[in-house]
Amino acid sequence: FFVYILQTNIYIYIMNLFLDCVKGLPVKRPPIWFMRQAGRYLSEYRDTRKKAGSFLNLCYNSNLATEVTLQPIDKFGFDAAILFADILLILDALGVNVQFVEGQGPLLDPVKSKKDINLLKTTEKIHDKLSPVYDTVKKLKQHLPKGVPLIGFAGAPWTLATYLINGRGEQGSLTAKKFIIANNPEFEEIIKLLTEATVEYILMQIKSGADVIKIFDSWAGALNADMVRSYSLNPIKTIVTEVKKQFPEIPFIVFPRSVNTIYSDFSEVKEFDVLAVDQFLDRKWIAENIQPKKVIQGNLDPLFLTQDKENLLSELKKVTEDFKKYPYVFNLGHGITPDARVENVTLVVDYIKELKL
Ligand code: 1CP
Repeated sequence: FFVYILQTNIYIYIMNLFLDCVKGLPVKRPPIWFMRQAGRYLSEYRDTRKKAGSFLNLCYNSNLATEVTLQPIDKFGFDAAILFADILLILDALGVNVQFVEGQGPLLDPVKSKKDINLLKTTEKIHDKLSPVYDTVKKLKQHLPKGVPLIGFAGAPWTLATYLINGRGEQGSLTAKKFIIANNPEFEEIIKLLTEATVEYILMQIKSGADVIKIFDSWAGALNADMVRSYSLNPIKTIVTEVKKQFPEIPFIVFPRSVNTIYSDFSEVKEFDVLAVDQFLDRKWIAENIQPKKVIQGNLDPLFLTQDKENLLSELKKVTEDFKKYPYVFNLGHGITPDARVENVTLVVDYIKELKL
């Protein structure tokens, strides 16, 4: 009977490949989705974005945000959808002026003095601005195909702080890192405030219907090891613990990008369900040190999606071979790039769907 249900569609009604996998249950093959699976590499996305007028309009228009979230699901058949939004929306909701400048990326009014911090909105006020995001979650729950769970997400306090303190993305996050070293009490205050606001934000996404939550700490790798523990791991642990007090069954995927061997410390945290791993970490080390303790997600280098089919296939074989001893979620080591080839995405999805664990 068990074999029968695995081979039929009944499978998706009584079990769910992605949800089972993130909860650490055995699965017949790795589930697959891609970071930034809705994005500029898709002509459908570019068309909808044009209709929206700007990136922020797209994020705050729940009908259009629903549409772009569904595009990669319909086109490729990914096993999970990720809410279309951006990690910086919460800063906008806190009253920081956030803009996305064509060709430049995000631009914000920096917040670093006591006076700037005092001007921010209180945590309860963020929902005014973020309500369209919750509407997107609700609409997605109505429109997603059966069996495709929805991932909600938030930026980790450290990554958000790098944008807040510097006013834009910065190689090495040096401005924010100097702020830590100078021992500014404002830094601790910023992290505390972002931690509290993020708990509120995630709780509302879950109440609106998100099945799984992912926390992106994209710039964690800029921190030295002891700083990673204090300002990446600890605030994320606080957030997950607080949310799980109300929703113990919601799984969390944590992505402390490029933290090297400190992934070991993350793998010790019982509140984290899945660790997303970047493309720089040695897969043999992951298989030996992380996989026995945590379900992992990653780490195909997104660059291979821009290259020939043969090179992509040989890398794909390596990733799936190296990780095969334990259940894992197939994904990229970082977001898909605008120059990824659509036919390569199809190839990867089809390849993974044929795999057996
Ligand atoms: O012009 C456009 O259309 C903007 C491109 C774009 C897109 C498609 C941006 C601008 N954000 C997004 C969507 C987005 N961002 C999602 C949607 C869901 C999906 O995965 O399909 C998610 C989860 C994010 C998260 C995000 N935004 C992160 C964390 C993940 C990562 O890539 O490291 C970060 C750091 C951001 C900030 C951001 N948003 C956009 C830009 C250009 C940037 C700056 C990146 C930088 O500073 O280098």
